[in-house]
Amino acid sequence: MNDRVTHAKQVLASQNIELPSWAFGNSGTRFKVFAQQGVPRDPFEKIADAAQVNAYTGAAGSVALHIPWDKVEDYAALAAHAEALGVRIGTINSNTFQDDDYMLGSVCHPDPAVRRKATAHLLECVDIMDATGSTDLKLWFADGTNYPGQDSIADRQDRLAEVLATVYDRLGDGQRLLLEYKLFEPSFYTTDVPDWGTAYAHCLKLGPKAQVVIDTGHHAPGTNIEFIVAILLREGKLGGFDFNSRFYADDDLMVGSADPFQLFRIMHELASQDVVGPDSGIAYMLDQCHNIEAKIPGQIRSVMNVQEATAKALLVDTEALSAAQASGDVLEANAVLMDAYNTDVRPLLAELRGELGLAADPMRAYAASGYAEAIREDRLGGQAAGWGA
Ligand code: PSV
Ligand code: MN
Ligand code: MN
Repeated sequence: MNDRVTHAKQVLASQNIELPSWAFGNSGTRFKVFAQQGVPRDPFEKIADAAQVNAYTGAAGSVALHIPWDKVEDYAALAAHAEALGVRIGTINSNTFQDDDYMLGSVCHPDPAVRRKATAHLLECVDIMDATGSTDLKLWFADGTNYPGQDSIADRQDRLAEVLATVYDRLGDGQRLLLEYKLFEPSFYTTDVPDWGTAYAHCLKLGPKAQVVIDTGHHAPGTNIEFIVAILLREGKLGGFDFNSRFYADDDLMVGSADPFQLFRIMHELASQDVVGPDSGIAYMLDQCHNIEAKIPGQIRSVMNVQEATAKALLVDTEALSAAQASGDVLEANAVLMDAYNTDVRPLLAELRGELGLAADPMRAYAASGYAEAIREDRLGGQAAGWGA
C-alpha cells in the first residue's frame, strides 16, 4: 500500500491538466450569457487568470487557445507572457463554426471556395503553433446536414479527407493533429464526424501524427466512454481529452461534477496503462464553460476533481484486481475497484500539496488571495472577451 501511495504521489505531482482560455471569459447558453465582473478583456488577461489556477493547484501548467477568439498581433509575445507567469501555451483549437459562410458546413461544404477559406484558417492555426511553440492542433467541425437529401453523406467525407490531408501535410516535426468527434449539434440529421470510429478512420488514413480527441460530453447517453479509451489507447490513436461533465447533452459542466464515477472509470483505464503523466503523449484538457459559477474557482475545482479521480485510479490494488480477474471472481474484482473509488483521497492530495509547497486547500487559498476582488476593480468598464467574441 505504501508503495502504491508513493507511486500515486509521484504521478500526481507530474500531472498536467490543460485549461481552456475560453473558460475565463463570459459564456452561456443560446438563451443567455450571464456577464460576470472582472472577466478578462483580452487573451493576455485570460492567461493571467489561468496562471492563478496553476499557482494554487500546481497541476495546470498549460493553456489552450481558441482561434480567432484568442487572436493577437504577436503570438510570441503571448507565449512569453505565459512563460513569465509560469504556464505555457498548449493546444491550438480551430474555429470554423462562427462565420456566416459556414451555414452549410466548413471543410465539408459543397462550395470549394468555403472549403478553401476553412483550410486557410486551419493552416493559419498551424502558423500560430509555430509562433507559440504549441505542438497540438485540435480540430472540431460543426459540419453536418439537417435534412435527408440536403447533401451527399459520402461526398462530404471525401471533402473532409481532402482538407485533413492538406493540413496534415503542413504539420512540422513534433506537431500533431487531434480530431474531435461529436454525435450531435449543431446539425440535426447528419454530423460529419459524429463518433470515434469516423475520427479514427480519418486519423488512420492520415498517419501517425493524427490522433483522436475524446470530449466526454459528446456521446449518446449511456455510452461506455472508458471502452473507447481502451480501444483508442490500444491502437495508439488516443491523442487527448476535452474533459467536462454532462447531465443531458453537451452541458460543459465542471468535469466530475455530474458523474464522478465515470471519470474514475476513465482514469482507471489510463492509469492501468501508465499513461497519466505528461510524457504519455495524451493531452489532458478541460473544455468547459462556467456560465453561473465563478470562473477561476470553477477551473480550480475542476482540476481538483481530475486529481481526485486520478488518485483513486492510482490506488487500485492492481495485483488483487488481476488475481480476482484471473480466477473469475467477479464480486472480488468489482470490490477491489470499488474500494479504490470509495477511498477518500483528499487527505493524500492535501499532503502532496504541502510537499510541493502549495496550500492544502486550493479553493480556500485562492479565495483568501484577494485576486478576485483585484480583477473586479482593475478590469471595471472593460469590454469582456467572451465565448464567441
Ligand atoms: C464543441 O462542442 C467543442 O467541444 C469543441 O471542442 C469546440 O472547440 C469547443 O466545444 C468550443 O467551446
Ligand atoms: Mn470539446
Ligand atoms: Mn463540446
